[in-house]
Amino acid sequence: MIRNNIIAIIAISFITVGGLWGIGNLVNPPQPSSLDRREGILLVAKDNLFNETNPTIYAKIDEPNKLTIMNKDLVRHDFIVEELNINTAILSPEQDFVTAIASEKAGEFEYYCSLHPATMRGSIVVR
Ligand SMILES: [Cu+2]
Repeated sequence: MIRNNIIAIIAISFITVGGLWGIGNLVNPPQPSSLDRREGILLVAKDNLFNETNPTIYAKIDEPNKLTIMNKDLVRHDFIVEELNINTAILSPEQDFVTAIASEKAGEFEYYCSLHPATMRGSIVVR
């Protein structure tokens, strides 16, 4: 009688531990190992220029290309690409804005700052 009770207690213990292990896996599923952490394209507005030289930006066709606009200047800027429907709105100093270049057509598209269109303009090439 006592022996049967001990066997029952051991069996219940195994079931309990196994159950908790299973629940633990459900609550904390293994993390996916290959999170996409691509940095994308960074444009810093400073001294009324983008990245000092208003560089030509290259983006891939048919996929979102992450684009971050950062205002590290003492004045306000924005970033507009009319043909790609990108408009950050006005960014105050130290503000930034994350968007994407996404185009189904290849080509060259003009970007500019609407507050300083004479000095802050360049090209985005989608290919
Ligand atoms: Cu500007």
